[in-house]
Amino acid sequence: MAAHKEMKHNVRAIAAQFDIYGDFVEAMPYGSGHINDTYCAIFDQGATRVRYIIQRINHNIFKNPVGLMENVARVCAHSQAKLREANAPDATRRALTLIPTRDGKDWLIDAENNVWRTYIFVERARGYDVIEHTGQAFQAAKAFGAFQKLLVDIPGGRLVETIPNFHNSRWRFENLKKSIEADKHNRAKDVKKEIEWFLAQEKEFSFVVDHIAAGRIPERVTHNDTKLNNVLIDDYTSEGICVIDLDTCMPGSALYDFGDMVRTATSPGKEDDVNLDNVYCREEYVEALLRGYMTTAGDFLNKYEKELLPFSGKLLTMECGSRFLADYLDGDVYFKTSRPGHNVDRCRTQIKLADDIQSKLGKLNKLVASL
Ligand code: ADP
Ligand code: GN1
Ligand code: MG
Repeated sequence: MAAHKEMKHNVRAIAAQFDIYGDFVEAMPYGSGHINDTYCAIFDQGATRVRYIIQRINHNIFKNPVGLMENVARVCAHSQAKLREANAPDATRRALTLIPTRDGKDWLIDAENNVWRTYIFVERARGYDVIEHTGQAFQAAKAFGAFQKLLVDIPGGRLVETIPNFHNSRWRFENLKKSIEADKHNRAKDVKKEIEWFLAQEKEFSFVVDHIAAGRIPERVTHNDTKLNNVLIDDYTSEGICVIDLDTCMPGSALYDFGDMVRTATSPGKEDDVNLDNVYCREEYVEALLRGYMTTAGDFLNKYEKELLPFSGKLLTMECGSRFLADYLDGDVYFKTSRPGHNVDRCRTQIKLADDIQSKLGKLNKLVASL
């Protein structure tokens, strides 16, 4: 992925505090995540170049970065232990591995109170912002299902909720209403149609939350940010090799994870595509997601979860759209943006996609039943 952002930090000085062998060569901004500051750092180890991922956690968004790192350390340790138990080849490509600091901690707090971590770089694999073929959908869903299955027996009690109410879509809806009412930057006038669209969806925003409250849908340890580029696909075997971006791994619903895959792995358009003709849900991609997910998650999902898989795609798309719109109204303070109106463009793709999923729900529900 292109190194398109400027260096805001002295990554060399940060890297020096992690237990990395060899000589620092260079570091550059890396990836297309919307939240953290991610750098790729290159070290020379005996005349071989080795890459590391060094990240600063965005503590404006994650208010408890230490609790977050405790989660991440537990998830990484549990995954690595299970891989080793199974004698899996290539273990450091199949689950993230933290590099400790020179004093043996899993994270570093710098003089400005930024929390940093370093991971082994998973080589010969990449994340995709836009899906290329149905095989990737199958692989991504299989990998996220395996990830959930792996965490069923994570020891140490309930994970910390790194962002409370993260997928409480009822709460997200109320938040959007607050942003509309506050209209801090006098922007509501530019997005009247979009606001109207969301207000008309009010009932559906509560649907899954109500099922959870009634006990029909169980709490599970989920990833909660299963967008396609958060699973690395092996360059040679095309296997979904490593689930990354563990910051929101916490108690949640399987529907949040499946829904976000439908949102990010079925449309040929980009999340911020300005040509909405590119944005729609392809049924064969949903089918690939369902088939992939069922291979790993099929045996633990209950009847309600299975039935609601297609709807979860619409729900997570609406939810994300409502967050982009609220952020636009709040003055673009949450998601990284690179042009004026970026969050509006993102919101519009989500509305288009949610409408398209809605128009195909009947067929998709039949498909689930047939599988
Ligand atoms: P964000 O929360 O900002 O999305 P991510 O943890 O997803 O941050 O990292 C941003 C990007 O960096 C990813 O999309 C991926 O391309 C790359 N990346 C992150 N961790 C690794 C890793 N261990 N190996 C290789 N690439 C990685
Ligand atoms: C953010 O971190 P990243 O880019 O993988 C966001 C997700 C959104 C996504 C939209 C912690 O994900 O919830 O769905 O952007 N992560 C957080 O692209 O808010
Ligand atoms: Mg990410």
